[in-house]
Amino acid sequence: MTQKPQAKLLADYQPPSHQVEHLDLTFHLSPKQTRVIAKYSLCANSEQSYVELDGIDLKLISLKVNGQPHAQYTLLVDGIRIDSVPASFDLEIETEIAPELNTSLEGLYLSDGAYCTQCEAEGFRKITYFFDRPDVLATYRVTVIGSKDFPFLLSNGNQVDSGTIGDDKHFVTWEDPFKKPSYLFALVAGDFDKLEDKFVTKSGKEVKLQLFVDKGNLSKAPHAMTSLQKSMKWDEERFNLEYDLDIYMIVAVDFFNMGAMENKGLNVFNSACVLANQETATDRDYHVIESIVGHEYFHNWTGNRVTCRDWFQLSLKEGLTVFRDQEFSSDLGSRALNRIDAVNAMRTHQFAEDAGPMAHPIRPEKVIEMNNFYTVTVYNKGAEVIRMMHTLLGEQGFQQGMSLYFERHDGQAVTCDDFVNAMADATNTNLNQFKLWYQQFGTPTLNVSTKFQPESKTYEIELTQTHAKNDPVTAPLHIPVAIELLDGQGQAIELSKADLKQGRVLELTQANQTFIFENIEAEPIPVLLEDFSAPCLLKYDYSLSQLSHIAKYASSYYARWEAMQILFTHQIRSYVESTEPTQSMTEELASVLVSMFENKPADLAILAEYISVPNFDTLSGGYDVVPVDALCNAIALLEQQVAQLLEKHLVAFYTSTHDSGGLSSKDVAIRALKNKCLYYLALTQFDVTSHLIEQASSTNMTTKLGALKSALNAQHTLSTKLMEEFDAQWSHDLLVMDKWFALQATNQSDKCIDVVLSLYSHPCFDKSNPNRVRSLVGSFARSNPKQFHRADGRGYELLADLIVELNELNPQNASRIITPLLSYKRFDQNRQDKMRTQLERLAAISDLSDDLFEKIDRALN
Ligand code: B3K
Ligand code: ZN
Repeated sequence: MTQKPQAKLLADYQPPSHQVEHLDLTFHLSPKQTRVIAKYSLCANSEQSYVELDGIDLKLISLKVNGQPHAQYTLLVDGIRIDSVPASFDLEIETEIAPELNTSLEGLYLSDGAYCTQCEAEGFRKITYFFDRPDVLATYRVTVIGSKDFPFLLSNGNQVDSGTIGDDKHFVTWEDPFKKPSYLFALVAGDFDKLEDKFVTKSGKEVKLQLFVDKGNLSKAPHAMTSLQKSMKWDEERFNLEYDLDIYMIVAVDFFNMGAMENKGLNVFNSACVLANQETATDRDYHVIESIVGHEYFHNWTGNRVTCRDWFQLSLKEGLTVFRDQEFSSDLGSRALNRIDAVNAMRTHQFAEDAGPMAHPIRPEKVIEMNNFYTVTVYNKGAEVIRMMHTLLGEQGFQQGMSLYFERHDGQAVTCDDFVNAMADATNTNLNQFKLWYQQFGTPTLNVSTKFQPESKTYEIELTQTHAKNDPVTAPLHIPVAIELLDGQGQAIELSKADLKQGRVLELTQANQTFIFENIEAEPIPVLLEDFSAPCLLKYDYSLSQLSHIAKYASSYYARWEAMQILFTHQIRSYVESTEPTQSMTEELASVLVSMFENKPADLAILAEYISVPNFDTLSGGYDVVPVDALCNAIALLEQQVAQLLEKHLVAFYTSTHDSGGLSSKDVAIRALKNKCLYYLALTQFDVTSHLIEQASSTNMTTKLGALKSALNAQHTLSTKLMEEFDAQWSHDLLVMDKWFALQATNQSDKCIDVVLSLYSHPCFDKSNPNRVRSLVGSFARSNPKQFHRADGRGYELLADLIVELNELNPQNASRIITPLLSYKRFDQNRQDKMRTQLERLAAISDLSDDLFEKIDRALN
């Protein structure tokens, strides 16, 4: 490293030097020499005779101030300084860029022949010189001029003009009447198939909906279109929010760093988050597509109409919009399954981030590369913080807060505090202490002890909160702790305490507080932190019989699942710690597992969740030094035992239940449970061969993949053949092959690492495509702990080798996949040394990107 990149601080925020009301852009598209002409008027906010604009990798062609060529400027590393300018002036600046050479997939680039843009967070500066910051809001008029080989020339807003230029060129002009920051700008040019439909808003406005996909993919577009219509309807019904433009476009592209992007009126999507039919997409894919389409649509109000003052406030739009997409999925589908999903994401990824070197508050205070902060903390923990406000204020109070937020801030760029203030003011609630959630990081612990006093018939719950060791905040947090008390028959006891919020929530505001319940006849069984009412680690000394009671009787499916998770975790812990050669499952766990099958919940997908052993990442959070081998062995042993214990039930369900192949939630649930059965049965004496063959030849992707996953996990002799057949059948469809790459990469066999390396030369693999990299190498590092953490260090080396290449090609993608290497301090000395060696090797790269520098530096120092 020559010079250490400098971090920007939230505390240093300064308002912009100038205002820009309107921006006029003209693009002359060409792969190597795209000309961009930007015209805008600047108005200084204070006395200032110069202006500094952001710009990176731009070739300056000409610069005019008030129509006259202007020579008083200096090119900077990341921008331009223009001197000797009046307080208000018109600027015209022409630059040249080379989309074809842009492999970072940020700014304007070519994705498989189509031009597209990605500007969030700071990609607009790779397009032209401007104030590339979210608090400069302007209306845009954009003219795109390109070859007729690109029939669609798209940008934000409404089309206002179009025409031909000579024989082979044409142009389209777009106007976006809503003021927006530069990160919401978008341009797309290409040849696509188009699916068109409409939506009539509740006030009767007809909105044209257009979905652009690669030629030949039209049959995979309807699900995304339906998802969009459902999102529009839901946002009207639940949040009273209507769409504002006359047109809403979604374009699916193959080369994209993230899932999707909410550009005003013109969303750009990773094709993996749009395309689906039953032969190519799993039930999970269907669900994810619906939720991402919803997420981007919901940004139109939470993100676009009201945006962030600065990037430290990212959770203002992301936490809130994730909360909204979670509610959308829950209202349309199963609330319990969605909650399980969200909590799993928190425990699997966010708790780990919070315990590692990249830990940060949901409103970070120090950033080198903003792209590094599109994290599970900002998104998912951010959503949990919004959810806590919802829990404290109730749906009605929360909606009053939302209304006030829009009333006050529509058209503005604001802060997280502005949001919380609107919630507080609308409901007359003091949320000052609550705001600490925006500053703290590390996972807080909630210690609970309980006492039943038969003489006074009282039940005491004592709550103690402690901050994580790395947390800079030491004052107590405002924590909503939802509870349920069950009696010995499994009935919920009516809670009559007056100070319970929303009927079931204890408000913990001090370091330690005791809550006393009266008129309790017999010692109840407490369900604590119900529905994961706060993003905390719960410490309570549950007995096994209490847990099995909760698993059988708690009112919510979520609480039952949670009790199962704790039972499984106890079991795993005892296996990891035990020195006994033969170990068996506790009576309590065994009997509750059987009873779940004997009294199946109405929703069979929930049953599949109940009987799932927690994953490695979730479990590893419970150890200071992660016992990699012992943990992998314990998980395998427990799965084996669950399979044997339930064999008769699994066979009965598997062989007697027919999957009609439909898409209803019932069909989806049947497939989920059948797949779970097959997964377990493959580990028992039961002969699954014919079932594997039958499922693998299914035309339903969920069913088919279920067979492959089960075969691979059990190292079944059929697995190689099934994998080869899949490859032969699907090598024409790269999105489907991503599933195959991921299966190869998560195979626990010792050969896995060589297989992954050999797949770099598979005809479908391409290091410049983020989806391929994530499927193969991302899955290996993230979801194959046994092979990634090989004691010989080859797993670490494989990841580092690829990162060296990606550092130049696509720094954002490199920085995303390095995550599993960062938390080296959590492993034994041998592994620590080997991981550290790779990090040091990466740190020594001469042109290390800021993205990687920030993470490696934090990990090593
Ligand atoms: N806002 C975008 C993410 C942009 C990522 C920049 N590296 C997608 C979303 O959260 O909706
Ligand atoms: Zn978002």
